[in-house]
Amino acid sequence: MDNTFKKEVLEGLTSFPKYLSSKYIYDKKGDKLFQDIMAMPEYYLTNCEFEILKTHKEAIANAFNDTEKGFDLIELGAGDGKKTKVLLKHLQEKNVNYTYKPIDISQNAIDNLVTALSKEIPKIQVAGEKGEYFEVLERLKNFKDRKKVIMVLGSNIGNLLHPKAIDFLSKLKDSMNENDLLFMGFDQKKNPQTILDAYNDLTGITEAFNKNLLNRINKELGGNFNLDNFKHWEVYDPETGTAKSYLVATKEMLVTIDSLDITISFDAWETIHTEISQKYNDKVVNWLAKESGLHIEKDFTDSKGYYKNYLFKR
Ligand code: AVI
Repeated sequence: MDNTFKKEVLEGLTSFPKYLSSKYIYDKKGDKLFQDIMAMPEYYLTNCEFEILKTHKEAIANAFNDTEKGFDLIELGAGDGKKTKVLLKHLQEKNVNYTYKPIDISQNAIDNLVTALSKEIPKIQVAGEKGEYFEVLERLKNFKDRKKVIMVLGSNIGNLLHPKAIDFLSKLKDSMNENDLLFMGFDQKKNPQTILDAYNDLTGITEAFNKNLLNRINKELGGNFNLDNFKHWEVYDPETGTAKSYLVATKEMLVTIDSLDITISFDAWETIHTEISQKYNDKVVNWLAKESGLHIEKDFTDSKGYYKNYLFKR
């Protein structure tokens, strides 16, 4: 049993107001639901980033490949590599000297990706690294003879509050040498309705994704949450650019969690805050970069200006 999960569930559900961390949504079922979210028409983020990589692949590849020695392209959280493949294929066609290094905590995920890539792009040089992001980056930091390009797609940084995002960027900066690059996706502020629709689909996929937190507590910690007694609720504040997800109790109830030896009481309409999905603009990204010891070199956007990928240097 993962003790951090236990500890954080206890902390979050005994606080006022109640909260749970979205990082615990992702077990096998949560991963699958996130794949389904990425395929929904309302969840524009995936298509926008895909469009950016497709449209600007030449310029992105040129920015990566400005040294004779070639570079290592290190991707944190590669998933099935669907978006990355556009770039990898282009680099291959241009005979660029690079090695693709996807990093994941799961050896299985890496093996699957490496096998798929070797079939689709036969001459690709790929070397997956198993481990926690920062443990692997620490290891790679010592390879000073080759340029590193660190890539984080999917606006994953948006799930962190600004101080945590600065921590994350600062750690990435610490693992970079002078000529290394960081290539990262940031979902942008836009019509608030478009954002709400992306996190509140009528088919209920996002609701099931959010409720997977309760599902995991039931399965792994012996909880007895009745998922039907909770409603997925999304709010977006256009001033701060923060989208927030909640699970709202639709009636007064008691929930027991055996392995924590507790009973939690819910008032009717009481909330559990589960996730933030931050939206950005250039000013905020500039500020985050500055606070982390980085600066923006270039940025690339889609035709609607919904999403941006920034290239940072230290
Ligand atoms: C993984 N992360 C960037 C997604 C997001 O957009 O915040 C997770 C997600 N939550 C609801 N839909 C998608």
